[in-house]
Amino acid sequence: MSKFISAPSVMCANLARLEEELQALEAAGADELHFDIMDGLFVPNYTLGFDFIKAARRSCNLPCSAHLMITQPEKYIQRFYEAGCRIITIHVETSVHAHRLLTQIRELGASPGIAINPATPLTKLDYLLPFVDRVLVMTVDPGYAGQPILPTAFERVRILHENIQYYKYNANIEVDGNITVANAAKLSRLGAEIFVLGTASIFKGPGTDYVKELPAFKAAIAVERHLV
Ligand code: S6P
Ligand code: MG
Repeated sequence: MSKFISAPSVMCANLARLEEELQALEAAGADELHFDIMDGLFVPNYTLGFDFIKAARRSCNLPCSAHLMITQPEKYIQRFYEAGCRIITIHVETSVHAHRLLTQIRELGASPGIAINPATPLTKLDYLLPFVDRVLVMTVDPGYAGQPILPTAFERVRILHENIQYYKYNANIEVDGNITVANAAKLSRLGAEIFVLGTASIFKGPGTDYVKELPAFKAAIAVERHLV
């Protein structure tokens, strides 16, 4: 199987037991933590912020990745870096001067990513791909957990992967939204390598045993890949 980087979405965890939850995810073999940052403007929801990320970092040693679903991300990059995020992903739809911002993220010492909504043409990424370490392909409209995947996601990942391969860029493809076993298997075959895990995969409500769920999820994808 090609690379599988698991990125549990912290907003889907039991936040009343943050420390225990994060330690369990680390013990389960999670690769990085995915923090959804929403401002109620770019998306119709509010979620986590700087202090929350700092608290999470005191609880475990997993790398922290910020998915910024906010307007004017340029105002907050430095603060997400200071909060401990070493992977910072901005949306192409919110970034007027995306090259400048991606370069600033790298100069700070973090890994830059660009995210794209399901309705945005992939061509918007053409001149940005050489500047990023990852492209986060939203497979649902951002804002909420628990939504069904938009079927166009598969074609988008395939085209993007072919483009990255053709030009030999170093960007990994990350997928976010309704990453079930079947969807992960298909997306992995099409070129995705980083998988945001939410309610469709390992977060099954209070008491979930991630040490069991995460390896079982990965194993199920490996099996499914032979079938899809
Ligand atoms: C959604 C956000 C995501 C969700 C994740 C939830 O706007 O960017 O990271 O937390 O997609 O996953 P699921 O499995 O509930 O769809
Ligand atoms: Mg996200």
